[in-house]
Amino acid sequence: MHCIAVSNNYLYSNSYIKEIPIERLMHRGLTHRKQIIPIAIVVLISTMLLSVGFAATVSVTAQPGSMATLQNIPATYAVSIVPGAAQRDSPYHYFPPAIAVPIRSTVAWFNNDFGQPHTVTSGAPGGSNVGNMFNSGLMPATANSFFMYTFDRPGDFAYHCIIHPWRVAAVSVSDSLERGVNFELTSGTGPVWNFSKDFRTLLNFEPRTVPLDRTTPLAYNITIYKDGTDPQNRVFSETFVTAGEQLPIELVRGGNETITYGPDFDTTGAYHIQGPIFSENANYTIRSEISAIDGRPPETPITDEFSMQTIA
Ligand SMILES: [Cu+2]
Repeated sequence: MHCIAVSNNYLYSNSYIKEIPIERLMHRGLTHRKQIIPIAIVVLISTMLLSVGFAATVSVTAQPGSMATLQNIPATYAVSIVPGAAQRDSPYHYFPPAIAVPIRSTVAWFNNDFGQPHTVTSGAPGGSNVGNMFNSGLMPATANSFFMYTFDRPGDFAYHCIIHPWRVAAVSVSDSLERGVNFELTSGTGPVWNFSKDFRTLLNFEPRTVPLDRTTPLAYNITIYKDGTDPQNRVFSETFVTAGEQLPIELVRGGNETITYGPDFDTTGAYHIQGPIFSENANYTIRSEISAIDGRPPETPITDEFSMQTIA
């Protein structure tokens, strides 16, 4: 236990924090820098992925919320039980401490606090319904210790750690669905993202006209416009490649620069776009396009635009 504390002190040392914003640090379990992926690199890697068909681990990011080896698990989103979580002065126990996800999202919690068992237990501490919805039991503090739960109904769900009950976190689940011609968009907040309630929201783009076989590489172009769709209103554009999967992307407020990181697992799970582009009281247009299927452009454009309003 003492060793763990020493190790945490190192991880939380000022120099480390200065280099890596704590928000970015936590989500990845403190092991690796989340990587900013310039478009050129994404295109390059997309090309590599498309040409090798995912034969190798070409992921440019580290694993999510886990200090263990990269892996794919059938989950959408990773939450980390951070190193030092057992300590009362730890800035977080779970990170992110509050998320907003679409219904049917599967959240995976990783115990990255090596040497310390923790739990992921539904309900508020001392409540009558503790553990009724989900309960991980003791999560051993060993590599790749994780617990998964799929949220199949909307609502705001608190959970906590039985061993450290002073830390409560929450998952907000929305059944919002918008149906475009080519995509269905589900999200954690619906078309209005209220910053006073949610710091982040997970969007999920599911193609309606392209079958998902979990193998064929699909390149998604995601472009975000703010307060208008003229070229000068474009605030974000990037390509994401999945292995025949839908595309979950989380929008996160904050930071001085817009960064992209993910996916949460080796080649699957949520990507994240974080930045100052998400400002108070704005109207966003999010364009999703499948620009390549197995490396080839589709015969007809596969694209939809969705609106999102942010309010403070
Ligand atoms: Cu705990």
